[in-house]
Amino acid sequence: MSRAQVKGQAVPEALLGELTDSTALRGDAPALRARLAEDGYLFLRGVIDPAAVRAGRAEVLARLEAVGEIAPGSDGLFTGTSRRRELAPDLGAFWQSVSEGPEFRAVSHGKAVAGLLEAVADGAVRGQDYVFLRVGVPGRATGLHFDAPFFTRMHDQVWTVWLPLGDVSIEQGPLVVVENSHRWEDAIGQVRGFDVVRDTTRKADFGADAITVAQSRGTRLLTADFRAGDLILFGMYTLHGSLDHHEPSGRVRVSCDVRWQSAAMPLDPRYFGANPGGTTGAGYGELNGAKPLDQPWHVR
Ligand SMILES: O=C(O)CCC(=O)C(=O)O
Repeated sequence: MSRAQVKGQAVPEALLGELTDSTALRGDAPALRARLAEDGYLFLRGVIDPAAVRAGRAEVLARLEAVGEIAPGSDGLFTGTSRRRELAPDLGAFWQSVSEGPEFRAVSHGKAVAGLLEAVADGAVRGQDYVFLRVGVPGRATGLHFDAPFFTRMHDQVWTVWLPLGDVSIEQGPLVVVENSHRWEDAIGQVRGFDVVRDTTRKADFGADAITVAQSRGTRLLTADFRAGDLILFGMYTLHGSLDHHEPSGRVRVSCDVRWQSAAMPLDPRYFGANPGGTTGAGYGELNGAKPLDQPWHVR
């Protein structure tokens, strides 16, 4: 039985592959850039101190314990209920405060991640202030999409960094990359210049589920058992999403995704500053993370 699941279906073993581990290239900036161009992503283990990651995780979970979503002292067991609306009626403000916790930010924007991005960008970098912190209960998943429609309004020299806050096994629905999708000029041509806010006639979601896409394109879905401290980085034209979280323990999957760019390139004001509006301008309230844990996610 495959450990990976998409929309309730087991991913056939032939469609599943391991992300290439580029940890050994960490001190070699040209080699990292070459690997990123070749594979469309960089997966590195142990970039961040696992103790710092655990502290960031604990900070986030403590906030959710306080609104009755996580069982106290359980390290992430969903209670099945939520008092978030009652105790923190401004859901956007609540989520912004969770997303700006100092222990969490020390992980998401700390020296370890910034140093890696400097190697990739070959110079000084900026990480977006607006972050996508995600706490997923079993049953949650993110559909396949490219990130370009969200983050390339100013330019497309932008990288996404996805990292787990704690271990995220394949059963808990980690990030999945569609192998070689960064070379699909037909699909990339569709999203080049597509702005999900300005063109409301289209959706950023790729439309088909990951198993169907891998089968029809003759490719594989690449993932890993992520551990605290690992990360994956990819560009705006790499198709990705998540596997289903179908682990029976009920432990939540905690992760964040943050975009980075060269400090010399123009900044998209939606994502930078003290009170960033985010993709649509609605602030943190528009994120899946801002929803009480007993509510379903929107597609992305
Ligand atoms: O964590 C997820 O479920 C999806 C993350 C994602 O789509 C991203 O990092 O761009």
